[in-house]
Order: sequence, then C-alpha cells, then structure tokens
Amino acid sequence: MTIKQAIYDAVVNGDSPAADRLVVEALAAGIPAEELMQEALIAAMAEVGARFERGEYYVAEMLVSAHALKAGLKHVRPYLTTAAVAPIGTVVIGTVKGDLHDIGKNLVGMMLEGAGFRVIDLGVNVPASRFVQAVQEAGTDIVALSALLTTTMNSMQGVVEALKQAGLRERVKVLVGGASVSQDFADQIGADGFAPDAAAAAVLARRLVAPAEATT
Ligand code: B1M
Repeated sequence: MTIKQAIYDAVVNGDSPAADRLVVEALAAGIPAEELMQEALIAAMAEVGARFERGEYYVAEMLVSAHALKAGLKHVRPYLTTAAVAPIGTVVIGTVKGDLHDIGKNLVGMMLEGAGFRVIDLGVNVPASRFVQAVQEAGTDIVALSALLTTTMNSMQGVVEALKQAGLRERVKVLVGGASVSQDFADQIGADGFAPDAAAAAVLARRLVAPAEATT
C-alpha cells in the first residue's frame, strides 16, 4: 500500500493518530503538499460523503473523519501559506450562518494566505452582521463566503444584502464557493465571483484585486 493510500484510509476510518503520523512521513519523503491534499485528504472526505449518502456512515463517522483530516492538514498548512512580505489585500472569510462545515473554508483561507492575502477568519455559522462588522473594521478587499449545505446557500444572499444596506457593497468584492454553490447561483445573488475549489479561489481573488495582473 502506498503512503497516500494509507493516509486516505486513515481519514476514511477516522484514525487521527495515523493521519497525523503518515502526513509527516509523506512530507518528509518529498511528496508535494498539494498532491497529498488532493489525492489523499480531500479524496478521502469525498468517500466519507459518499458513505454518508449510502447510509453506511452517520454524522459521528463524518465527524471523526473530519478530525483525522484536520490532524493531517495541520502539517500541510505551512507548505501552502508562505508569508508574503506585504499583503496584496485583505480577505474576510467565513462559513455562512447555519453551516458548521469548515474544512473547505480553511483550505481556501490557506490558499489565499499562500497567494499573498491577509486572511481574517470569522469561523463557522457566521451571521451577515458579523461580516459587515468585519468589513467596517478591517479595510477589507474581499469577503469570501463558504457554504456546504443547500439549506445555507441563501445565507450568502443575506450577506450581499447586508453589505448593500450598510453602504459597503461597492467597497468590497464578494467571492463565494462550497459544494452547494455554482456560478449560476453566484450570478443570481450578485456575487463578484465563484470558485469551485481552493486553488481556483486564490487565482480568482488575485484577479479581483488586480484585474490587469491576473491576465498576465
Ligand atoms: Co456534512 N454534509 N452535514 N458534516 N458533510 C455534507 C456537506 C453532505 C454533502 C453529505 C452528503 O449528504 N453526501 C450533506 C449536504 C447535503 C446538501 O445540503 N446538499 C451534509 C449534511 C446533510 C450534513 C448535516 C445536515 C447532517 C445531519 O446533521 N443530518 C450536518 C449539518 C451541520 C451544519 O452545518 N449545520 C452535517 C454535519 C457535518 C459534520 C459536522 C459531521 C462534518 C463537518 C466537520 C467540519 O467541517 N469540521 C461533515 C462533513 C465532514 C461532511 C462531508 C462528508 C465532507 C465535507 C468536507 O469537509 N469536504 C460532506 C460530503 C462531501 O462534501 N462530499 C458533507 C472536504 C472539503 C475539502 O471540501 O468543503 O467541499 P469542501 O470544500 C471544497 C470546495 O467546496 C471549495 O474548496 C474546497 C476544497 O478545494 N470551497 C470553496 C469551499 N468553500 C469555498 C469558498 C470559496 C471557494 C471555494 O470561496 C470563498
């Protein structure tokens, strides 16, 4: 069995100590962080989701798998977040109200840091008013919203509306993503952009703050 397969199994089986140890070993063996993330950690969570859909896993199993993924992810993080000398912009990020999923949001935050942004992470289950407050306080360029549930997507629209009502909508770009979200939905709620994954979110964020640079 390859080490990537062993990491995949550790996450699917919710074995945090094994995920922790194996990711350290894999990085020491020179396997790129991005590869570990995509082919082992994220792939394993897709399998966990599939087992949940088939009724083979319950919420408890999803949770222990999420813990195992996070145990591995903490070692990958430094490889994705090389600090820039001067930030190219500030992003306020959070998972919208009603939604507790944070793994994808955390990955997006890491990739944004790696792309040179200062990232202010508001966490999960974040009400629209908290995003507005953060924009007022932080000199924000981009508000980045994550939602994994079809039932919480509409909270994104609530954030866009709250920014409008506070007179802040023209000052910031709104970037949305998460398994339940699409480009059509982003257009529908008047967001500035949608990204399907963390790497694409970082590319799009750079484009949103510096349109000319992103075309080169
Ligand atoms: Co939940 N859950 N969950 N869950 N969970 C899903 C999302 C689900 C698809 C599972 C399924 O049915 N197959 C389903 C949603 C169905 C739907 O609405 N269509 C679901 C459900 C139903 C639920 C509960 C309602 C279950 C219940 O209680 N009966 C409940 C809701 C709780 C709540 O939020 N209020 C619930 C709870 C949980 C746990 C707490 C147990 C746990 C979360 C732990 C945590 O995050 N700390 C959990 C998990 C782990 C999952 C799955 C298995 C994995 C999610 C994940 O971390 N994926 C998930 C199934 C699945 O996704 N296949 C599922 C890995 C992660 C890297 O991917 O988050 O998609 P993802 O992020 C990607 C992209 O989406 C994108 O980039 C990331 C990576 O590149 N992205 C962005 C994300 N945010 C972005 C923002 C951007 C741009 C891109 O710009 C700002």
